[in-house]
Amino acid sequence: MAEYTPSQLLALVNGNQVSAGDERVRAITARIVSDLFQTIETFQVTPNEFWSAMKWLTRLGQADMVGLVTAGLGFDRLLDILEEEADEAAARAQGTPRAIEGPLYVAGAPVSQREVRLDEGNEGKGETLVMEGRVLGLDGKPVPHASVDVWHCNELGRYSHFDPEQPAYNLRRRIETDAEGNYRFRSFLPPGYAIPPNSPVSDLFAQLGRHGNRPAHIHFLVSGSGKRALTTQVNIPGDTFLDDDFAFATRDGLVVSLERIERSDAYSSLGVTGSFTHVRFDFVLQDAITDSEAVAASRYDTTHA
Ligand code: MBD
Ligand code: FE
Repeated sequence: MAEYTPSQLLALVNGNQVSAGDERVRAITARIVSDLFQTIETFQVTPNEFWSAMKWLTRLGQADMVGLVTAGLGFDRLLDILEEEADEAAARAQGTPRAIEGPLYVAGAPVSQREVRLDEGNEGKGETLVMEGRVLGLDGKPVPHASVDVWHCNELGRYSHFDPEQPAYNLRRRIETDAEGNYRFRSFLPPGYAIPPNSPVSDLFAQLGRHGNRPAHIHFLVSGSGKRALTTQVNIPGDTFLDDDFAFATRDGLVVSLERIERSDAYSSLGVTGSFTHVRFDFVLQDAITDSEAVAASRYDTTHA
């Protein structure tokens, strides 16, 4: 009566119900459980192996590093690829390409009008960078008073909030563009990122024989009235990991050009005196076709039903 073969057990797990539940959650759970049963049988996974994997999952959650594993195993990029396929099918795959948010965004960064020193409190670190441009619609018209939420890692490759050594919102700011869609900021050229050593994530990647490096990049969440919010990143050229990103997030069209400027008076409001690296980059936003598309939402604060 309660003696089961694996397939009888699977049928019970996926079929026993006292209420209707949610059809979609049921179907997806059934598939995942079925695939895992099969994996365990095919590879003759031992109890020790299974329970050490569960301990690893527990540690992963406790370390708040789930998002690093999803990125490293390609899920974040997969979701972007699929969204873009949907865009193509709907003839709306245009504008600046999206790139993954990653797990290190923090909402609520301080807001400035038109320009900001993103590197406030980090003076003297790294090569001075001035990045500027406009937020535009597909028609080439500026998006007035758009929001450019920008974040990058510190000179050690670590992100504030996740790194207890840094002040709140270090290297995180929001810029409201002027009426012509202009934004600009001063910072420094960030280094690449590496997954933390001695962590559940580095343990997995060591066993997979994979590295955990990302090339140097700067994150953006750009939004404006009537436009589809865009989550993207730009890459700094010349990085050895540009074509070998552990998160598979780099894209054509998002590698910026660096211009060396020896002297300019145009950036005195940002305190720029000597030579610096200059980047010009315009963000081109699609039109939003629903109100929710226009909301600058992080993947973490999307409330689900
Ligand atoms: C990062 O800095 C990042 O941007 C992503 C996507 C994953 C891990 C670290
Ligand atoms: Fe990052």
